[in-house]
Amino acid sequence: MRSSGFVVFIFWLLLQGESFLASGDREIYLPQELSIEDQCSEYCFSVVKLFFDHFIRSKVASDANGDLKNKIYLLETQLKNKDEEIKLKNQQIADKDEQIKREQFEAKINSSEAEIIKLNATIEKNELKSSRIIDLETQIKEYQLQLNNKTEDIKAFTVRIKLLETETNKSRDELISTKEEIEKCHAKIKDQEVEIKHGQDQLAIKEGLLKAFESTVREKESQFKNLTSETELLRGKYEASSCLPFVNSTNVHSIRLFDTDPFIVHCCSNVSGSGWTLIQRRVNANENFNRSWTDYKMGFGDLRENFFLGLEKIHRMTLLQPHELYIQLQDVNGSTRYARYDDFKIGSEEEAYELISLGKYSGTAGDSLTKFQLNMKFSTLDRDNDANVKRNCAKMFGGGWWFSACGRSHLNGNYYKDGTCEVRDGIIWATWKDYDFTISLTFSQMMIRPKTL
Ligand SMILES: [Ca+2]
Repeated sequence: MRSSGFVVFIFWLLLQGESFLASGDREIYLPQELSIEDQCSEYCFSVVKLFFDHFIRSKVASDANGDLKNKIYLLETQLKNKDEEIKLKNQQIADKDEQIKREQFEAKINSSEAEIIKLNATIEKNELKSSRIIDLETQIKEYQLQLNNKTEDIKAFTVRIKLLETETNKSRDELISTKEEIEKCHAKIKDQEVEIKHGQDQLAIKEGLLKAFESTVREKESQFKNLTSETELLRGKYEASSCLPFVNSTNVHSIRLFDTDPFIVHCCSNVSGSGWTLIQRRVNANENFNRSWTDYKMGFGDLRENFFLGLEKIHRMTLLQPHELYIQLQDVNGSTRYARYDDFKIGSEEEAYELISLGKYSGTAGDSLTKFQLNMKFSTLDRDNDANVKRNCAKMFGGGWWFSACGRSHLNGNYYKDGTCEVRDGIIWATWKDYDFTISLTFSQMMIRPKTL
């Protein structure tokens, strides 16, 4: 550094000296194409030249050194960059390692968890097996208990079997004895069979005689029937078969149908003309109308008060000729109404006294028969012929009637003096009372009359 400073100082002196020469009185001309050596040959000493040489060499060396330094600096910079890259790569490698380790660790954890789940499943299975084993042991104990009981039973049965064997042996002896007696009986039976055969032969002869006798009897019966029919025909001409002959009478009379004994009827001629035969009447609660099939078939009650004439008589009366039906009704307030039908007929007992025909309706009470009671069979508490598939209407409401399921009328229901009943169980004629089935009538009479026109 000191020599460099010195060189600079010398160079400065030279420059000052050049300026000094130029600024003096004498103008020195220095041609531009002269080299330093030429210039120096004029005013420099050989020593100074040495310094110049040294300075030039130093400068060259210094320039070379500067280049080197620049190269070194570039290399150092590159080296630093490479170091940075290496550090970055190392960091990345370290991160990757870390990641790989973490993934391996997670894989191990997952694997361990799977193992734990498997172990837990195995443990649960073993626990179930243990539970099952305990159950089985309990069952085995129960079976052993049952086995012991059965063994006891078997012992008891063995004793019982021995007793039965003893009894069987005794029975066998008795059986042998009985068999011997049976054989004796067989022998007796054979003897009796011979006797029976003889009796049968005799019987056959007697049966032949009997058949001949029966044939004679039938012949006589036929003759008797013919005579009876002729007698009936003759009697019919002179005996009343309805109330028609009792003109204007309202009283009881005897009538007789073609094939019946005479019987008493109540004739009515003060309601709607002459000659009606009463077949039903309700005036008070003195008679029980909740009766059996047989009672309704044969009839019951008092002809002068409450009664039902009987289905069999009504059937026979309406069988041979057309009849009118007249129904007279009265409520608790004293109001009266009527319903009239021009072709009334009921079937036989085999037909359950079905209401076969009513004909045309007329009247003031409304028609409470045609729509629901026509073509219905008669039902009583002990004979359910109605159209109600679940119940017996007669049993529900009392009395007998041509119930459907169960219909709009029922004149044989219970008698309620105050005119009010439980729904449907009184004397009902719904069309008159606007279908109020709690109104029970306090009077009714049904009467029939042969049609004369
Ligand atoms: Ca029924």
